[in-house]
Amino acid sequence: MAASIIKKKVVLLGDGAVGKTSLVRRYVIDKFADDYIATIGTKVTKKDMHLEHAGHPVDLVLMLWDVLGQKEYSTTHESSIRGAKGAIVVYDVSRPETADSILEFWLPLLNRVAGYVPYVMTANKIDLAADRGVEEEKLKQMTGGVPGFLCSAKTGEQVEEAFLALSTLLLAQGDIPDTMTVGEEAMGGPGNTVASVADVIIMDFCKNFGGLESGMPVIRQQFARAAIDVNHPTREGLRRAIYLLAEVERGFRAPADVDANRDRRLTWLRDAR
Ligand code: G3D
Ligand code: MG
Repeated sequence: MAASIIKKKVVLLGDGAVGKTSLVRRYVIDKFADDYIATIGTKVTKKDMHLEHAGHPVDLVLMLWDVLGQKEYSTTHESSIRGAKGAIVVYDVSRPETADSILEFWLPLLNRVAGYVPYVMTANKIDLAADRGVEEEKLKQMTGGVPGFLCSAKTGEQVEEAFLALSTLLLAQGDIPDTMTVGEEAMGGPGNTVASVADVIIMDFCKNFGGLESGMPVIRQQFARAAIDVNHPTREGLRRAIYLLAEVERGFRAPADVDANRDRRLTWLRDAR
């Protein structure tokens, strides 16, 4: 029996410079870059996981949305958080005020925009902590029962554990709309919403464009040209975007491939709910 594919959007939330981007980088490519440039917008990174759930193999695809940390960017925040099925909230143990903002700002925002979705809490930069015992106590008080991890994007400590704990919570949700049956073209099969078809098209384009890192900026640009909101795509907007993406692909693909890509995406859109 084929594994089912479950795709979930996860947001990383926390003040600027607490280590959200570093955690994603550590987890997805297991590398910590001390020279990493501060995030200039929401970045989406995909992580494929092979897990077991209720005795069945499951391919869990995490779409990790790394949101700008500055509290002023509230519009970006809301559109990035909307539709998230889970979150990793991050504070920096060397700056106690970043822990306060989790409780005062980030969790209330998450609950308001995405509803009461599962999350895990990470107390990052534990490598800088003077007293681990104190941090452990504090984290326990902060979490009030949700999974919490003292971690370090720098050393890698407890990073994988945090993501795995969230994955377990996400699988326990077991909601149907994000679940797609595996199969070559089943990704865009009937019953998907326009928003999930947009996701699939984004992945499909990026795969053709050498990955998410290089593809996402093009996506953002073309989606802007098509006048659609990535988080709330309309059928008409997405249709325009499909043609614009084909235009881009014409620059580096054989015409037959470009047409095939475009037609496949149009079919996905046609079949969307
Ligand atoms: P953000 O995405 O939450 O804004 P970043 O945070 O991931 O950009 O990290 C902000 C700074 O903290 C970076 O330093 C990064 O190297 C550092 N950092 C992240 N995680 C850790 C950690 O676990 N331990 C330590 N010691 N530092 C960490 P720079 O100097 O590059 O701005
Ligand atoms: Mg960042």
